[in-house]
Amino acid sequence: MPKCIFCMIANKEIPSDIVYEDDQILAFRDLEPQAPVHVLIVPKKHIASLDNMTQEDQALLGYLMYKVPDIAKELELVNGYRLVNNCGEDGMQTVHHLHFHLLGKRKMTWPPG
Ligand code: DGP
Repeated sequence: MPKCIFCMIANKEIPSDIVYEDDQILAFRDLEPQAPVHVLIVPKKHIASLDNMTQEDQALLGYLMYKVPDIAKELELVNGYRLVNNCGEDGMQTVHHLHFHLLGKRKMTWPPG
């Protein structure tokens, strides 16, 4: 089975442009940015998607959410930002390691595509 690409990034087996890291989470710039600032925030623990989280992941994901405004502040997203999770096939999830897209420095549109 091929190794998870975001686990490899978290383990520093492949390079990435890291903007924030601690013992539980990692934030790094997306390879295909959809906004002037486009960062992926991931738990270091491998969780395939939101649908695959368990009760024991509650504190970890609560912590990840708690850190979002700090990361946004660090990236100077003073005018706001968008946080996106793509889950499953209809959600167009392509990497099966839970991640949140943090997008900013442009005005977003709605509805999303
Ligand atoms: P999603 O469609 O929500 O599963 O988004 C996956 C995102 O991951 C997509 O915007 C491109 C990004 N991505 C895929 N492979 C890599 C990689 O190796 N490095 C980085 N930095 N981003 C990646």
